[in-house]
Amino acid sequence: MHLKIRLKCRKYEIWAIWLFSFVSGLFLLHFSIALILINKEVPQSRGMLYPRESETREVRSLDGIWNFVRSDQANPTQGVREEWYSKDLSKSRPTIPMPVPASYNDITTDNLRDHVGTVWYDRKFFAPRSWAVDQRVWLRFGSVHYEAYVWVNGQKVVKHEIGHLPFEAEVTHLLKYGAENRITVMCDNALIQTTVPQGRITELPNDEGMTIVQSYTFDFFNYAGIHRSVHLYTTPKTFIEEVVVTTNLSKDNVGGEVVYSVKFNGSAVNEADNALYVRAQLYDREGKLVANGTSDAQLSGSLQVDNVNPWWPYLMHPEPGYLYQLEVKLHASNDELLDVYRLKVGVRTLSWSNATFQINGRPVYFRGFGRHEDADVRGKGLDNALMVRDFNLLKWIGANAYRTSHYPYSEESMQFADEHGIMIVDECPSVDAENYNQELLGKHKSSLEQLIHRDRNHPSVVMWSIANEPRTREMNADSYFQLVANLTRSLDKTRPITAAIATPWTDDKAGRFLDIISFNRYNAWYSNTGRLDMVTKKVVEEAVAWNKQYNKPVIMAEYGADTLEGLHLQPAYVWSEEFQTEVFARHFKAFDILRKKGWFIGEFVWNFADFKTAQSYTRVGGNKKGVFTRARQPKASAHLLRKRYFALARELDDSSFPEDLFTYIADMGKTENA
Ligand code: GCB
Repeated sequence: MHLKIRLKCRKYEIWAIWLFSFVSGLFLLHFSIALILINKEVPQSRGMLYPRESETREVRSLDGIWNFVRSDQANPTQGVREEWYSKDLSKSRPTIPMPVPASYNDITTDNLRDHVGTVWYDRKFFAPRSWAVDQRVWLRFGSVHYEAYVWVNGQKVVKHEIGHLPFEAEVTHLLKYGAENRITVMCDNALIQTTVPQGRITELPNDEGMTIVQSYTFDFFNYAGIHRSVHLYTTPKTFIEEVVVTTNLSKDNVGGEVVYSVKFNGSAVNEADNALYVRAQLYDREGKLVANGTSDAQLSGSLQVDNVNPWWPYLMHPEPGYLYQLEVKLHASNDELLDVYRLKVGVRTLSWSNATFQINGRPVYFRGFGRHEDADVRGKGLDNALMVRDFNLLKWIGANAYRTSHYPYSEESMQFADEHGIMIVDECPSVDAENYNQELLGKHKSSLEQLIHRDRNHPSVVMWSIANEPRTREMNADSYFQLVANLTRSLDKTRPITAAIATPWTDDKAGRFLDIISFNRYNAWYSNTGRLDMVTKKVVEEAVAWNKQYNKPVIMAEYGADTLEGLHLQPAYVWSEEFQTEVFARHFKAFDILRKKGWFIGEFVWNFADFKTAQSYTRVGGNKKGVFTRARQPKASAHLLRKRYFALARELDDSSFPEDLFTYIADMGKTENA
């Protein structure tokens, strides 16, 4: 059998052991790849509120050192067939210690880095006796890349495909209370033509015979493993399952409104009585109650806030990132308190036209970055130290936005962006999409559904990016992106849609389905390498062409140059710090010409920091287009960019310069009158 089909079958085979009939349905689907794309419903996510303690909920972290086994690459389903999940992994195979959360790739000194296929994790934990009474217990993963299968005490719990997104399952009936329990996870990193993102697996001869090789066209390392925190949390039997919040402002930004809608899970306390209700209370930063109310019978309602402090982006207001705390209390009709959940809320409005994007009625100009979740050793594993450092650097450099290129970032970083007033262009994991097919479409749509479900309440999220550099000249690209954009709009009408496009505007078939056009281009790098005299005019011409084509606001979502820190060459020469600085300056000139046209709304440098990629002769230890090194230290270009971003903030938002922005050079005649 052809390898790709075998792999496909393999993925199904694992699940087949659990659910044969369901799998056979999918199997048929695989062989009926049609050219005509059909709009099928996507599964709706449920629950998944970020785990938070309250008077009715407990949260336990399962982060730490887990036991780890890699499967034999040639025999990836062996562990499922031999039921490794039914006992401690160490009874089936020798285990090694593996940190969670972290990518497993760079932890060991052998070739685990390039492993293709399944790996296994397990660990033990205690479930306290107190959890046995009147509670439900949930097991939640922040993200496992790419496909995860989970067992508790040898019983199947949940399967999830697509990395970078949370998933959870109830484990109340599987736990042993007041005793030790075991959790087992199998994770598969294989990317094929129907995964999001896509990849290819081929079988190639090597010195020992044949070997499996994973390839992909996207430009970041396919890190894998349990990337974000694992939590156990409890809820009451009847609990708050969903909270959706939207906000409005009066024209003068003085009156605010918080509109909420709650879903519960469980049965009403008195059988005769289905009339649960919600008490909602809003507290300001100082903990003062500013609004409260009771929901209607559908558990929806709205709170009015006088003299509201709107949520503003960084440098657009002296007090950016203002958050209120919304306290949601679910009551039975006899007033018994059933559940309490609290979340942060920013009160702001978004609006857009064919020329501008506005927040709270004021036009926004984006000054930002494309980024990656990437670091030495931990790969894509959640790392609070790195996250806080990155936000310090974003603020130091005067950025007000970033795109979560090329996948959803951690929930913790989304909360941090809310607090610091950093605007997020929230991107789903579709990167370099091609060979459009029905199965890919289903997963792509599902990734957006899961992303919007997860991030819809964040004030920092101001735009959805439905793809990075899809091959939008391909035959099916228009119907494919129409369906993806329609789904996105149907799930959230409060935010505009974009995609970062690299196909030339002359051939693009997706832009007409977007609200904002973002384009990626590497003048003087991939085209006309080294020619600094061929940047400004080309950037202006291309942005103008995109705008003419679609009559929509335009953003340059990627530009930049690989730069080896410490390499200095004058006059500027590719890979040197001088070259990156000059490339930026030539772009700044183009952006200033474009800003005057009224529809150019933002500039995003590629990339915030250097990051790891697959091995290639164009990458020296990874992609070096960072303004910061992988260790998060500035290159020369960072100092230039900082001056530009603060100059823009002063010109457009009236903010002041940080004292250390300009280094003292000479008196310049200023002391005369001092
Ligand atoms: C792009 C991609 C990004 C790459 C970048 C580059 O267009 O969107 O993922 O890393 O170019 O440096 O080649």
